[in-house]
Amino acid sequence: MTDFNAMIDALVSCDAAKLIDLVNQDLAADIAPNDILNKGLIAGMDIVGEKMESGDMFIPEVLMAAQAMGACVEILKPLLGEGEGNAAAVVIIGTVKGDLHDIGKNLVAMMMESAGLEVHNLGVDIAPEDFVAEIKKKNAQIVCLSALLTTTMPAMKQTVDAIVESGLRGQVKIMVGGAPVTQVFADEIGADGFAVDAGSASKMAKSFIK
Ligand code: B1M
Repeated sequence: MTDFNAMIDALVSCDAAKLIDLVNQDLAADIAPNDILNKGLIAGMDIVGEKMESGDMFIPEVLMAAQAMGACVEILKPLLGEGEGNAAAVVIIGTVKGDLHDIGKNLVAMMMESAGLEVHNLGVDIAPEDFVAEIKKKNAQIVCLSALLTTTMPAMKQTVDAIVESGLRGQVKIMVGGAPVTQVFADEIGADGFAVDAGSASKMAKSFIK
């Protein structure tokens, strides 16, 4: 059983070189990539979040930790996912307006890509009208909205409303996720699904494909 504490410490101390080294060491020791992600990187990021909240870490440090995690996610990328392929659906995914958090959204995009979906990752701070424009442009069947802030959750509803107003609601399944989002909230805003993490988001997207 690996001790993920060293990885968590490296992330919390923003030591990217050490973190990358530990990830590579664990991979060489045949530790499952999903365990490295969940028990090492995501667990570490949760502690970063606690320290941010208590004032023990500041934004520049949190950003450095996020960049270190992003570098490790790139290493894990080819090794994660379900790899089933052949699911013909176009997905657009983005973090809603006002919200700059992208690590979780990128993980969702990555899992969906590795499940064979055609994923267009729009990025962060995406306005409702831009989601609508991209649905039209890409002829998308699934739209995934991410929000990490309670203050940007209303932008999810605004995005759903904009899709309804555009007349495209019948064409797309709308999925929502992100730490503050719940199934109850998803139901309230008229989304088709809520996924708690990247793996379940990918499974749900595939379940929407006929
Ligand atoms: Co921010 N931040 N942040 N932050 N940040 C949180 C979210 C916070 C909880 C920290 C805290 O105080 N404890 C808090 C929000 C509090 C609240 O709203 N109740 C917070 C705050 C307050 C802020 C600022 C307002 C701080 C400030 O400026 N004073 C500011 C806002 C900026 C903005 O967005 N406008 C801010 C800024 C930042 C950074 C830029 C420094 C950085 C983001 C860098 C980046 O993303 N490139 C950052 C970070 C890193 C965090 C924490 C520490 C980590 C987030 C993360 O990446 N987690 C976070 C604390 C925390 O979450 N523990 C925090 C790892 C990631 C894998 O998990 O994103 O949850 P997550 O994704 C999961 C699931 O949620 C789900 O699947 C993912 C993988 O399993 N999922 C989906 C996500 N999206 C989905 C979409 C789907 C389905 C599933 O679609 C269908």
